Amino acid sequence: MKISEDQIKSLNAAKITEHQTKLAPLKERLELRGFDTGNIIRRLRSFQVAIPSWALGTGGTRFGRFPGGGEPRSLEEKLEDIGLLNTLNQSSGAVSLHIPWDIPEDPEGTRALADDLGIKFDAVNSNTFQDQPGEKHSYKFGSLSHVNKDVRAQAIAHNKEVIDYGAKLGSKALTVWLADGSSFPGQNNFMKAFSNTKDSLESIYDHMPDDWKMLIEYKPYEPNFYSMVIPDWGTSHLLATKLGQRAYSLVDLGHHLPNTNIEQIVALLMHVGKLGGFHFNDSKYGDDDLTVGSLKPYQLMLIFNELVLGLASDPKLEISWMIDASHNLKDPLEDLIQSVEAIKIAYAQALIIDHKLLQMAQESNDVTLAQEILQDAFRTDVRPLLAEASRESNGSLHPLLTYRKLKVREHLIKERGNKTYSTGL
Ligand SMILES: [Mn+2]
Repeated sequence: MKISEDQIKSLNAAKITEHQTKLAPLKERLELRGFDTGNIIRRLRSFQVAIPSWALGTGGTRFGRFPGGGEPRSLEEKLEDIGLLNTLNQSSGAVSLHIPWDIPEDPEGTRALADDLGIKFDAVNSNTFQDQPGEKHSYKFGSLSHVNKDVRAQAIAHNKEVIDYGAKLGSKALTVWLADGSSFPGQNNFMKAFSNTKDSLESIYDHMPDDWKMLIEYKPYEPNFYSMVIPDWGTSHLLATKLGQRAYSLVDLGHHLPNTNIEQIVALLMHVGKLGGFHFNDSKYGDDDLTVGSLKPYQLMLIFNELVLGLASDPKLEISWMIDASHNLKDPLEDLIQSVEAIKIAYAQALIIDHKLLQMAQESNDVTLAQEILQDAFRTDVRPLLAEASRESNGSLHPLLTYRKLKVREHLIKERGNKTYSTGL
């Protein structure tokens, strides 16, 4: 299925008066306060977040999975779905591939299809947390940190293969998330596990083309419940520092213990030039992988506040943005539309924080004023700015409404059937 520009234009036309009625007073209010709304809209238009190839199908838990209909059956159909999403919101022009769930058997063909759909290849993801058919060694007791060097060698070779696939597609980064760790005290020697991991990552790092980055993800628990080899940003940063200039930390919002101050971590990693990637999701308890912004939109804005400050002080800062969520109940495409919108709302809110005034409040210890400034931005309905950014880029004023009006899922079910099964979680 393809959505045409004309279909979007005609649906936008029906809503344009309502849109302008909302946009005009917001622009006026912001401009009176000295904001350049044209610049905010331009920045929203240029913001692109990558969609992971495993997010187009219905996710599940270890208890079960309840697939929906019309799921993409191949990498090509996954790219088509991302194309549909990007046509609607003009902010999802990148894909993050997971190997081996989505191996590009025909890299040239895959690249041509992505070009045609206006999709770029962001970071590629390796997988040494599952055993694959035909592999000699098992990752049951770890991969890059394993006590047996043959298992480590297999995991290293896999990561190098992922880099080679990515290079053929135009990716420029490898994301490494390690499930390695231990579930019981005494199971692992912490120092040896760290040292093996560092050596393994060094070998992978050396295999990367010169213009590539390595993004090191961390997670405090799960699947291991006593210790993880890379449990926190400190360990990730330590490894990134030891590896070299092209190694960075990657922050996944769900990979923190409850109540961790993620915005502070983001600020510090940017301060030392080591923030390389970002995985968006939301959670109440742990790595819940819920829709971005569904539970903690204020935290998301506070994170974007730090990002906006970091980008202002280092315009060359390049961060790989990706949604990393699992859609167990919702239509995956609807969930992704909501996630991208939540990210852009937080970004737009951060762009209307009066940073000069905030700095004055901070320097005069005016705690009350500082809170007022942040919450004023958070309580501003910035959605008309998002709608305008999308419209100016030929996207939909209301991506979710348009998706439903055009009956996209019904069309996909007709094309692909009701009982399709997507590779992934
Ligand atoms: Mn992640």
